[in-house]
Amino acid sequence: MPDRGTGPVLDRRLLLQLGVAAGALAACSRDPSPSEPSTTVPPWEPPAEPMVFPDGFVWGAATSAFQVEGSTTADGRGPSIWDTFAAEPGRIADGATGDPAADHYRRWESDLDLLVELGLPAYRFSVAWPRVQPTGSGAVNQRGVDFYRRLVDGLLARGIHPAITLYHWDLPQPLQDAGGWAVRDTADRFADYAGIVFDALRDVDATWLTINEPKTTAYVGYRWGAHAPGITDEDQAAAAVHHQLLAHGRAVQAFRASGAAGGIGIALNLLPVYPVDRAADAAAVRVDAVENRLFLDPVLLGRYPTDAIGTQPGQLPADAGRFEDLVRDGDLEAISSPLDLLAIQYYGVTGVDDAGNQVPLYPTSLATWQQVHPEGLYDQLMDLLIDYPDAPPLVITENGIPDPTADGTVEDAERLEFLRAHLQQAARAIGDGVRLTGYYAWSLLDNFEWAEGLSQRWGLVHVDFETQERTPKDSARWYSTVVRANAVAPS
Ligand code: IFM
Repeated sequence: MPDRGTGPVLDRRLLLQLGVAAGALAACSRDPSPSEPSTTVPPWEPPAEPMVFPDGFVWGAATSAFQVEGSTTADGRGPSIWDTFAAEPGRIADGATGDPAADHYRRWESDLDLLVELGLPAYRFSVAWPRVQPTGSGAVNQRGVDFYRRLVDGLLARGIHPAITLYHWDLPQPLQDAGGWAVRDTADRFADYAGIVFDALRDVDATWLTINEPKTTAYVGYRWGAHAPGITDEDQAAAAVHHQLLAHGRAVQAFRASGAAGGIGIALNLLPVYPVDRAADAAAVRVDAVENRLFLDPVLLGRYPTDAIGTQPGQLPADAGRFEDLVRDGDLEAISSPLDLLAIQYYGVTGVDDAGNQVPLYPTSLATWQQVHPEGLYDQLMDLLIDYPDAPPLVITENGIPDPTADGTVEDAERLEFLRAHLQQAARAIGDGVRLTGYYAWSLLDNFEWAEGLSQRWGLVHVDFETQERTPKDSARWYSTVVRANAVAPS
């Protein structure tokens, strides 16, 4: 068990139940003790010397297909739910669509050269399902497969490790027409698709990720309707949780059966939850279940938490009985298939009030959902170590911040300091026993930021969307020095 200072080691649930309120947490580093829950200790300070990462630590940057590729009708690609959604008036803040985005489908070679220029040893990208299977089932579109083969070969030729996400939200539209993630069949279709990609790239020693952020798809896509497919139905959201996790499990089974090289995991966006006061403790436990344990427990422990779904403050207000009925014999065994890594995506934290509402405790970025709190990353990593001691090694597959304005800049001091502070917390957690083996900044390029269109720029590299010219920002140059040194300096 890690040493958290003088107090006993507690897991998040117990912490929350003990009523360690956010006021204390916000003001001090988390070293709670049941007898002295409000003890304040000074905020953690980085050491004066650079914090060195372990040998072999994997450094990279990430993108996803729909956000960067463009060319949405090229070479036999079928329509995805995001093509449909973006075409609907009012869905995307600035009216942008996925074409041309960052035109990566045509500029991939020079983008890989950019990775070399920045000295990044790894690149995370996603495969667009509608390029590989234009209708989501049946016939394979070889031209789509060939694109990813060229991309992977291009990476390998440059000595760059591929981290390949199979699903980053671009569901083939015909599968949505048949019910999308709210229906079980989509999980089977995904397993078939995954098998096609494993077979095509079976020789590649890649890091494979099954599903990117199933939580975002379920809640933002099916509960709040702000993402594709634009549904507002809690029961469908709950069903989308289970069917995506089942799809993940089936894909892991297909991966093992294929004999493909490399390792496999799932990319979960996790959210440390802090009650704003003692009255909010119980609601915060439930929000933790909805945000984190509803995904971590089935994947790592083979069971769903009992407190995530229901009508109490903070719960996902779906029908718990209907959800249970979706879970068939063998599902949880598949979902908890052993993994080679757990990919986590960290953007910030949330406060919770007694009504279960998520409320601000920390400053937000231009993305108003993002409460920036680097120490939350340390808390999250330590919580995983404590709550899931048998979890596989961790990789941070996304972490980043948008530029403060839609115009963008190459002088991105905020991003540089954000990355520095988070890398320090990552190094701190490694020092305290967390098995963290890699880090991918989000994102390599400014790109199509979903419902925000091109108005939120998350890239290390500025993209002029008129000319498609790429210009590394200050943070990209700084990140290069971190990667080359395998260490993060205090300032
Ligand atoms: O751009 C997204 C990404 O696609 C998934 N994780 C969060 C990022 C920032 O919103």
